[in-house]
Amino acid sequence: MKPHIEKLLATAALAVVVSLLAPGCGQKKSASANNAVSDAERKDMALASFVAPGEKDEYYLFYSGGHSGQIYVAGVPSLRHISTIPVFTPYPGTGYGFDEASKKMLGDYTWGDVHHPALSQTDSLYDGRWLFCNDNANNRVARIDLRDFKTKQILGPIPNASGTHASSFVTENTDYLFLATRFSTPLPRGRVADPKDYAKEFNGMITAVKVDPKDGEMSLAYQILMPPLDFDLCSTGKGPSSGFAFFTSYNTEMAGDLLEVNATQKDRDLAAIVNWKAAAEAAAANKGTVMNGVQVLDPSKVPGILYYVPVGKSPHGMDTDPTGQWIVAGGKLQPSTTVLNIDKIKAAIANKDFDGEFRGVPILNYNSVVEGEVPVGLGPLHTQYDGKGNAYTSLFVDSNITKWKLPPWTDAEKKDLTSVVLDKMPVNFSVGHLVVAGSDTKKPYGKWLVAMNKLSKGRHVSVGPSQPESSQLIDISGDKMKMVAEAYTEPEPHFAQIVAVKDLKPIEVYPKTENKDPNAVWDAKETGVTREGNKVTAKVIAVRSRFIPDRIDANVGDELIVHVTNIEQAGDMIHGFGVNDHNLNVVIDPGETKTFKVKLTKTGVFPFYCTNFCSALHQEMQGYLVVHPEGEPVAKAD
Ligand SMILES: [Cu+2]
Repeated sequence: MKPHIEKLLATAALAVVVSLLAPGCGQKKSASANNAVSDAERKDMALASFVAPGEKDEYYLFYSGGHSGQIYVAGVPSLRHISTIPVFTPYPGTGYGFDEASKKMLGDYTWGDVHHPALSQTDSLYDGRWLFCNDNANNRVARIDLRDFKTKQILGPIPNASGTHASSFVTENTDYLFLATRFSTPLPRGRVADPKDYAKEFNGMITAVKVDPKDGEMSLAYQILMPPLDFDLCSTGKGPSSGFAFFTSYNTEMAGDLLEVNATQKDRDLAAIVNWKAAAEAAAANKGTVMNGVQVLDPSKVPGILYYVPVGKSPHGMDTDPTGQWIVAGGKLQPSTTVLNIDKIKAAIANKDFDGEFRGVPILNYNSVVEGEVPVGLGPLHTQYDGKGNAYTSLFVDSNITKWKLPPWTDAEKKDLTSVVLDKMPVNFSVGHLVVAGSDTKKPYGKWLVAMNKLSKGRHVSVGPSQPESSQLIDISGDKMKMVAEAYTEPEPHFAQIVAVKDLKPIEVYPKTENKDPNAVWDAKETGVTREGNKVTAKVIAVRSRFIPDRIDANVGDELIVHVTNIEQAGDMIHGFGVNDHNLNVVIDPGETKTFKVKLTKTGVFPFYCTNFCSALHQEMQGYLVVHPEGEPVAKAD
């Protein structure tokens, strides 16, 4: 990494010098480190990204929040942060992780590492139902319901898998989503082996998770036992590549230590091509062995489910184009992307056009399946598509986005693939992922590209050493890319999805008729506090601007269970329930019932109050939890 950083610093310093030396001519000095922005350009940029007060964005941008464990929602083109969806980390802003249902989902974990959000698809188009995302740290995957933008399920920890980085990626009709491991361990997990014996004793895993088409409920389908390669990213097929999933990996060397050196020795690494339909059939026919309750297929014993293909050194992204014909791997340690042709892959499989094998699995002949290596620049990571035959690759080392033309190429172009490189746009700095609106569908919206840069060095007012990440909005509607806007986000976006606002239909209140919580109360007469042994149950209504009842009495040592129903049916009438000195805050949306439990360990009178501003008399919306000494008779609540 060090040489990268040094190069980056040098590039940044040079860019600053260049911008300082740029001619004045009445122009304001550049806000960008790369180029001066004239007043005319400044106006163009502002008009392109400006969303006036009262107007709305055209697209949602769902960012992964990396090790913050959350998903962030921003608008495009404004890049304004709109909302945070808590997924793997408690979030008092929405009371997530405080009520019983969300606490149960989180289990004992208080963080996750969200890398790749994936919108559900039907017929290779976003269907607006769910957003899935992975937790690389704790081997989990979550489902967010886009009807209410809430996390509804966390599946995992997935057995036999460590560091599910290459996830979540859905198949063309969301039958499955795939997770592949970045880390390998001795299996079954819990077994100890020496990392010196890494190649022999360690294994990775590809996991297929089944998604129920009715309600999105995820369950483990099957796994494929993999050699100890570090699987990085995945892309699923569509059209001609329907039924396949493609995974990049690094560490073909199978090094168990000092990966910086030992995992970068070979000129090419192996990408895995999974025929997931064949694998599903093999699993259904019990052709694997059961490990920790999951059917695990050994691809050396089940031919036809897995193939390898060599791609550019230390690849990162793996992206299928909107037609399903071209699959592009970004080899971050070589200056080109590798373009695979699915027709040639299928022919090579049919003709057994193999170049040896790796652990009993055929390696497809490189020259037979590769359409070309496009010289995009240094450090290609990810590729996205606009649906008009163009690809956009992020260059980590060069800190730019390269636009290039997808095949089919003319003979002249094939002879010199520099001719298919159409444009380059510098970004600031070290772009990792990028996203084009709708890129992974068969009909991208195009128009906008967001570059998710890894280092924001000096792009914003100083906020001390803990700096945000930088994201830049680029207009890709013309021949040349145009930089339009820049914004910042919490750590740390890895990937994102952009979907048109018109394609989602979120609700604004939970309809009363849909509230099936047996502890919901809608009438003041049904509220109250009851005791059963040491268990005290309160059924409470929250409504502008009071709690009914506004007094709860119990004794120290009791377990207090509170069910709060927000009986509002008006949008944005959200109430909170924060209990003084009890580390407790739930937030209840209109029409929702939430339950929290607390063991009462200290006597006293503890105010509770509405934490989410709700009306002019919000400040008056409060009550008391009276915790009496043990054995003292308890007053009856009003
Ligand atoms: Cu309130």
